[in-house]
Amino acid sequence: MNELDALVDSARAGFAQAATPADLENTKAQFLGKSGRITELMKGMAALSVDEKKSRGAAINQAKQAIEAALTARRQALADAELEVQLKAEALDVTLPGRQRGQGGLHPVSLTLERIEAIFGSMGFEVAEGPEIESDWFNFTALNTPEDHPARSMHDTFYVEGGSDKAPNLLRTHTSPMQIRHAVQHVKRHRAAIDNGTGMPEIRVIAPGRTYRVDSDATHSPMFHQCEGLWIGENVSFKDLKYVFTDFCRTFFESEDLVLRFRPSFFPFTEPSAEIDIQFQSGPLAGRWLEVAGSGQVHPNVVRNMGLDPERYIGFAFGMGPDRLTMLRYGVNDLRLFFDGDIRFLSQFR
Ligand code: 2NL
Repeated sequence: MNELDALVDSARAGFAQAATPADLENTKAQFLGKSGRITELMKGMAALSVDEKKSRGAAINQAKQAIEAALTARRQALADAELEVQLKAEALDVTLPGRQRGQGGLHPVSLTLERIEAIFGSMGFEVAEGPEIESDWFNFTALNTPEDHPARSMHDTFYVEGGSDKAPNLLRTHTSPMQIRHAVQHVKRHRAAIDNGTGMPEIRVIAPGRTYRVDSDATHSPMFHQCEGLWIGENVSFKDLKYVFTDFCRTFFESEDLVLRFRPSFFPFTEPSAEIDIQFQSGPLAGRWLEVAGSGQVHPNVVRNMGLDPERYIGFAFGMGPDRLTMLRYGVNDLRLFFDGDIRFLSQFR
C-alpha cells in the first residue's frame, strides 16, 4: 500500500475512534490542520520538478479529498447519534391515556334530599323552598309557639340583624315557616273557591332545606337539614299520614321488611303529636327502634294562621332530618363528616 493510501486509512480509523464532535475536530487537525500531515506533504513538494509536482500534487489532493469526505461522513454520523440521544431523552409517549378531569358528585345529603323529593313527588307532594332568614312570626308565632318557649331563647336560636324587638329576624330553626308561606299562598289563590263552598285542592307539600340551631356535638351541627311535610284537606286523617309515611320509609330504605311505630309526643304546632320510629326486621340495623321523624295533626291555631277554618280543614304534618336519614342509609356514625368537606369522605358517594 502506498504512503497516501495508508494516510487516508489512518485518518478514517482516527475519525472512527472519535466519540464526540470535539474529539473529531482534534483528530481532523492532525490530518488537515496547518501543521497536519497533508500540509506537510504539500510543503515536501517544493524540491520537485514541474511534472513531478503535477502528478504528486494531484495524488495528495485526491488523498485530501478522501480524508475530507471521511470527515464529513463521521461528522454527520456523530450529529445523528447526538440527535438520536436527545430525541430519546425528550420522548413523549402519546399513547398514554390523558389525565382525567376530577369527577364531582352530589353531596350525600343532597342525594338524600333528591330521594325524598322524588318519593313524595310521586305521591303528589310539591316542593317548597324559601328564605333561611326568617321572621319571628313565620318561624314561631304562626306555629303556635308560646312567647316563653325555650326554643325562642338566644340559647337555642341564632338571631340576626334586621328585625325589630317585637319581630326579630332569625335563622330558621325548622322548615315549617316555608310550609306556612306555601299554605298562605295556596289559600289566597283558592280563596274564592273556599268561600263559595267548592273548596280548595288539597295542600300537599314538602319543605326541604337548611336549618339552624345553637347546638354542636357529634350528633348536632349548628347547621343541619330538615324536610317537613304538610297535607291539608277536608277529609285527611292520621291513617293517611301513616300510609304515606310507611310507603316513604319502605321506598327510601329499599326494604319492605320494615315496620313503623307512632309514639305519643308533644310539639306546639301539632295536637295530637307522635314520634315516628322505624324498625328493620332484617339487615345490619335489625331489631332496634330508630327515631326518624316527628308528626301530628296540625294545631287548630296553625290551621287558622294559614287562613283556613279548622272546623272544616284538617291537616297532618311531619318533620324529619335528612342528615340522620343519610347516616342510617349509609352507616355513617359522625354527623360532622357531612360538613367538614373532606374529599376522601365525600368521594365515597360519587
Ligand atoms: C321533628 C318534629 C315536626 C311538624 C314538624 C309542622 C309544620 C306545620 C304545621 C304543623 Cl306548617 N307542624 N311540622 C310537625 C310535627 C313534628 O317535626 O322532630 N322534626 C325533625
